[in-house]
Amino acid sequence: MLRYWTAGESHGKALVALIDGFPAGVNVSVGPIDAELVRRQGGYGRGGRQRIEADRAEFLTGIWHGQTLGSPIALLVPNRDYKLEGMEDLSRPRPGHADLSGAIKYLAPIRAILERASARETAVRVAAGALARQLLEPFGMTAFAYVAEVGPVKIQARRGSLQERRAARDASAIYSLNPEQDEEIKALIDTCQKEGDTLGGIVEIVVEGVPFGLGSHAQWDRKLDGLLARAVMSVQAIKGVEFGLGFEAARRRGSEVHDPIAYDPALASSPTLGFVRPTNRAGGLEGGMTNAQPIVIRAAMKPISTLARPLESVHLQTKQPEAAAYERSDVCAVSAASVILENVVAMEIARALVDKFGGDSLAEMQARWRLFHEMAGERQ
Ligand code: EPS
Repeated sequence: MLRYWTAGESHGKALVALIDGFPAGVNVSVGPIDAELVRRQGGYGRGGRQRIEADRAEFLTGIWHGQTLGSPIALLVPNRDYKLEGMEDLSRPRPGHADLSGAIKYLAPIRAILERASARETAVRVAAGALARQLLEPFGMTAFAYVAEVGPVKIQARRGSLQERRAARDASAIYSLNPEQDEEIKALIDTCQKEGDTLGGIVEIVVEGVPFGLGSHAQWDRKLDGLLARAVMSVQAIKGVEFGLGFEAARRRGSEVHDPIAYDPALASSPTLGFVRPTNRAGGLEGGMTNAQPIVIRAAMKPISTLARPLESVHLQTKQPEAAAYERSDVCAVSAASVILENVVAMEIARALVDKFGGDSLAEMQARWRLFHEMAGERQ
């Protein structure tokens, strides 16, 4: 079983990920992890913190001569802005943050809560996910996310090969599929910043090269859509998730929702085993299992909760009304969320891949992958 946890505070010494159950014999390197960390720090609308940090990952354990050992992998991302010991507490909880519920639940200062609740933690989740992608790669599986909407604006999504979509996204300051709309979105973010406000948006995540049978219909806690929803919803500021048509499916008739099944022998040796679907409105998941079509997930991110023009709050000691505290923050972090979600989803797919094809090493997993596709292709 592939599992992982993170540790670390926003202004503590470092963030750490501990990844357990990662198969042995996978060629891994820190370069692609750092590339994702750099991307996560970018995107238009970020705050001053990103000018301080220069996130890089370091393997502390679990790797030998560039290959995984099968033992636990510890990943470290140091914080440049380490200053926790000298930081003051907050007296007025910020609406939308963990401040109020956390301080009451843990009978603790707000600082003790916000430091861990902070989205800074996603840096090391991205690092873990970028490592998981190095396991997906030998199986030809890719995860790709882009910003589909910012606030009220829908961004036109260019179609094309994964390479073309990646090139468009990487040319966009918003990480959308239409760099030509960047100026419009930047202006929207600038106006919002001037007004002391923040913006959310919608991210689409697509996983391609997926085989049949990741996840299972057999038990509720093995259904892959449930597991993916949990992973996506666990990312800071995510308030909604949908697969394929998602909420739109509820408004249509069955004949306009489900994806017909056809067979094309020319594709029999691909992961689809030749089962072709003219549409993918299910978003690659039926019965809690992958159906060899791309997995398509959309996530809704709320606007950042720290507002330069704060909402009403209450002073925790005096209980008197007072504006919420303000700490340096981002105006729009939807671009960063797209990087986080791409990598968090990749980790969840890697977990499902290890569940299905098991094995202690990459070689064993690949042998099982081949055997499964052989047996499934022969089944009558
Ligand atoms: C965050 C508050 C800000 C963001 C932070 C998330 O941090 P600071 O208080 O240091 O300015 O910059 O995001 C990151 C540090 C990051 O690396 O993404 C929050 O309260 O969630």
